[in-house]
Amino acid sequence: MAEFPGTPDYFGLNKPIGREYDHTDLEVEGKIPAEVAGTFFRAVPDPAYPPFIEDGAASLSGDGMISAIRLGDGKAAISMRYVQTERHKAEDAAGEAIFGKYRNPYTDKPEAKGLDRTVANTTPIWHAGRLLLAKEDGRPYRVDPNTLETIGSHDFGGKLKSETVTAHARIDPETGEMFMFGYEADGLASTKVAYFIVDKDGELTREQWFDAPYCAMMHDFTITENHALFPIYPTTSDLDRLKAGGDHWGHEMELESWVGVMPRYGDVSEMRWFKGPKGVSCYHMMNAHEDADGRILFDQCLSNVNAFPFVQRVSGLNIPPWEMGGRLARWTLDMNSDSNEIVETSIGPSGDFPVIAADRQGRDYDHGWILTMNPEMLGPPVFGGPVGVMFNMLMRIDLNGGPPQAMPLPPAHCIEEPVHVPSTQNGHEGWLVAVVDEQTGPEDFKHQCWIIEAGNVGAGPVAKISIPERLRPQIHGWWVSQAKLDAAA
Ligand code: V55
Ligand code: FE
Repeated sequence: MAEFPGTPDYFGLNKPIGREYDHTDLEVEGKIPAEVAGTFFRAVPDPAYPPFIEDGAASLSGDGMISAIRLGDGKAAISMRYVQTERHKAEDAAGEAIFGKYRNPYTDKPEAKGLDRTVANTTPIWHAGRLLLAKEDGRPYRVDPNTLETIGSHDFGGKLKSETVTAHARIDPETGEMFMFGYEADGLASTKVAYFIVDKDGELTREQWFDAPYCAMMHDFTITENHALFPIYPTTSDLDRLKAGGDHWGHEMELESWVGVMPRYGDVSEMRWFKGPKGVSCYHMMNAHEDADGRILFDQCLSNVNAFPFVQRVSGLNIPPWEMGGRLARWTLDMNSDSNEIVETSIGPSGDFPVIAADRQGRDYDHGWILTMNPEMLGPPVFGGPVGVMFNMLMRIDLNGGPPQAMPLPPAHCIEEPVHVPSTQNGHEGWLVAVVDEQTGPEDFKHQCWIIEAGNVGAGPVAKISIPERLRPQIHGWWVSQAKLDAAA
């Protein structure tokens, strides 16, 4: 096997692993709660072949692997497989990388021409009994939830027109519909955005296209009971830069942010654009809902600049994570006023990977969870992931002004995005399940899966499951209950 470069994208926690495996009867410290029965699916980028071209954004281009941590009857098991994308199969056949830089086909080797470039590495999405592995630069791949075998690229039975699909779907808790979008829907650096709805049975029922104010990295979006919200932050693309072999994304500090709002079952011609601050960036929104006065409250993990060092560099910026500034921000959009102004309040600390209970999606809610950095941490953070630094504290945020709860991790530990497992007990907030990494040497790590009581994160984990393999950092995860897996089988 050829050597990977010794750069941060391939070193330490980010070292490529590339092993497919199954392990059962994992060692459990503590007790797995009986109602935590199901599978924690995780999307993990893991490049199979060393790059042939220098690429700052390489951390986003790793081949998607699907990891399944299966829990039930007090036992735990783990499996790992590559998603057999057209790209991964073509590189396996070539025995080397043939795709060049992140989202730039002009840098590919000739053999890659015309092949699907997506790596399906960002989010496992469960809907209508199907498991989809999504990445925003292409269409998702469908994977068998039991065997983890890849079924193929998923275009909703030939109905989808968009060439791209977000990795962030929003599923309405009452109708079971999945709301989705795709940006750069008809090609590189395009302003075309597709907005589409998939009904509870997995049928694509409606797809409409609109133009964004500029071509931006639209990573996530939100719904409320009555509206769809499309936030735009000034991380922008440029076709000439791509043709010259450059990077897909830069960040423009002088450009305004926008939120497009339309009735979620309405026509894209009804889109109303609210103007936000210049230069800001956000990858993930926690939730959005309407208040009694018809205002939309839109809650997001906002930062003062794009957090990816490789995106900043393209635009001559170099602001380290600890100087970036950010907050859990609530933007209020007044639908009753003619003004397109946004009012911002801060409702929590800077962080990312917001999690809410699935039954509060688009609805009024009183708490959520985020990952953040412990301000009192002893020792340096763990380096890894696409931003370069991993989070080391889990917080429960009370949105009614109550005190936050925190689970700070010991030194040399970090935590990846948790999934929420609802409880059947009345008044119980359920459980959070997350992978925790511990650095034990310059290139040595131990990995565990922790189960935490969601309403009492300060108490720490109730169970710690040891993973007998090296893990590369995941991007997003999804919890699927055993009942749903059984019903789909
Ligand atoms: C993100 C991740 C991606 C990507 C674009 O976390 C944005 C943000 C893992 O791939 O392609
Ligand atoms: Fe994301």
